[in-house]
Amino acid sequence: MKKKRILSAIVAFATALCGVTFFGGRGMMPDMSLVAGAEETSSGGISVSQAKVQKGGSFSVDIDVPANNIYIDTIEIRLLFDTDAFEITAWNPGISGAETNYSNSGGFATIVYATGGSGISLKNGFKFSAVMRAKSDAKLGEYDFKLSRCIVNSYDYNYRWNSPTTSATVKIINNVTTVGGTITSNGVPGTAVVTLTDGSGNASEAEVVLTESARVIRNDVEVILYSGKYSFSGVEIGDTVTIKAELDGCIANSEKLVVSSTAYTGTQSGNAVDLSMNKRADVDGDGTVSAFDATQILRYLTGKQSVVGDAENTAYIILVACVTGGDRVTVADATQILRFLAGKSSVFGNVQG
Ligand SMILES: [Ca+2]
Repeated sequence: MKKKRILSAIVAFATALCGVTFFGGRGMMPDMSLVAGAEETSSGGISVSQAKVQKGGSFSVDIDVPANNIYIDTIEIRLLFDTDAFEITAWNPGISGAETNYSNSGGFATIVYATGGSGISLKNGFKFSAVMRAKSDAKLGEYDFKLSRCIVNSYDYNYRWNSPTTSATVKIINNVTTVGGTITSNGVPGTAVVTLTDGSGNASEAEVVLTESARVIRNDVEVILYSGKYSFSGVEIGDTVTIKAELDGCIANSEKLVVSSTAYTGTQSGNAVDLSMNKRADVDGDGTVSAFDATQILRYLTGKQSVVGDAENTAYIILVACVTGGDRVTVADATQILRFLAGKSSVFGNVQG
């Protein structure tokens, strides 16, 4: 009974204080940041400066306490990390007088600050940063940094900050290298778009201007080859990536590559993916669509020697041959080309280019 009476008295006193502070007859709206029990949970929190890091690489784990027009009395932060994978190289909480500590064997970093009532302004907020290094012998994979303790409040608890996030993830990846190659079109100038998609589905794009690089004779027809080089840096060694080239007027081509440690330099074959592109139906790559292309499709379908089956990249040339759509070449593809060349109605007339 005695305990309950004391509690009632405190509630009554606090109510009286609120009445005086907020509704003291000045006709002003109360400052909401000073309302008893106010909590900030909508901003700030724990984050990492980058989602991926190579072995031996550095990054920071940041804890942002958002700005507020108030004085706070207590800060207690405890950050946990995996000692098999990381070590702290700098921990700079940035508050003079604060008690800070970290341990690379214990896997923690802490800050404790208590003013005992005099308070410290939160008007600029605080950013506590731990500079971390991924160990050279760390296992590849994802790791969480955890905010296991996070207390930020004013002396009277009228203000408390609760971090909206309590963990942040970093992925330790293999070292990275450069992948590149040459894009060539058979008879079509322009700017190709090359896309590299990594094993996780993340895509990077590069534009390659194709300029005349050679003139060759194919089946008695001279074709101008247009080409240009591309390269992508920061590609993870060991990953399986897909390189895709697209160019207006040509059928897109793509190829997979298991990335080795040999960086592409523009001249050698290591980590190089060269892609060639043809106009639709131009199966022999002479830059024009002729009866020769149609007969090569028919020869391929009847099992005779054909540039379609002999092509270095038959799967791509079959795509080029599929003028009626899909990815399986049929007699209709050849006949639609021949109809088009004879001036008759043909689906090729609609899909050409
Ligand atoms: Ca041709």
